[in-house]
Amino acid sequence: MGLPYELVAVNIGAGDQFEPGFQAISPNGRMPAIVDPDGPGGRAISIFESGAILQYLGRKSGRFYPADERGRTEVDQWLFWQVGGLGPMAGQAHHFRQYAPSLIADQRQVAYGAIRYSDETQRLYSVLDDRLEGRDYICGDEPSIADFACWPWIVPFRNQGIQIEEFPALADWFERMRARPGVRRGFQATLEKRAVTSQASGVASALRFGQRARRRI
Ligand SMILES: N[C@@H](CCC(=O)N[C@@H](CS)C(=O)NCC(=O)O)C(=O)O
Repeated sequence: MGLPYELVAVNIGAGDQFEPGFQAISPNGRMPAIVDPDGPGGRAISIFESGAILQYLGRKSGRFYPADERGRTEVDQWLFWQVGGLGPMAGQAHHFRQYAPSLIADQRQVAYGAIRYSDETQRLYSVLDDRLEGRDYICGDEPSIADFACWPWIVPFRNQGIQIEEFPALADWFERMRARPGVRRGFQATLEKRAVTSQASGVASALRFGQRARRRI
């Protein structure tokens, strides 16, 4: 979008998401979240939830988010499809396929979740593949915030048990997106941060999984 930014790593393996400073801008304790020092009325604003962040930045920059109601509503539908469908379902597929087997002694308890979320993710891939048939991007000839929301969830397709060749229009779009300089820059920047902060330990698993309400008493 051409907006200046500073990327701040949140190490969820070390529990950064529970820090009061982070929770003040992201009360759900999840990333991403942003702070725009130059928000509406010239005052700072913080925003959590990726869909809300993308809509805000699209409105602010006037890029990748059509101004006309019909175009904007089309983008919103695919943005919400990602936030409520592809993201959570692929996320659960990752959990049951990659993490659960080492967390649970009885592997039969893993199987149902792995099958359910892998199947649903595979179904969602077919929905996106149908949508991309005859289109360069999800909402037409130009990329939108819906493409930027969906693409990162396709990157780990192998870990979701997906055979990408089954979805030719989606596979073409995946490469088209990957070739974009802005996508490359953004993805590389997060990889570099991740290399510095990642922590694959039992402590990290204990922090991330089995979370329940934390009440101040
Ligand atoms: N609906 C949220 C989902 C965000 C989310 O689940 N983020 C994960 C990382 S991908 C997280 O922060 N997890 C921290 C944790 O599990 O403690 C969004 O789209 O922003």
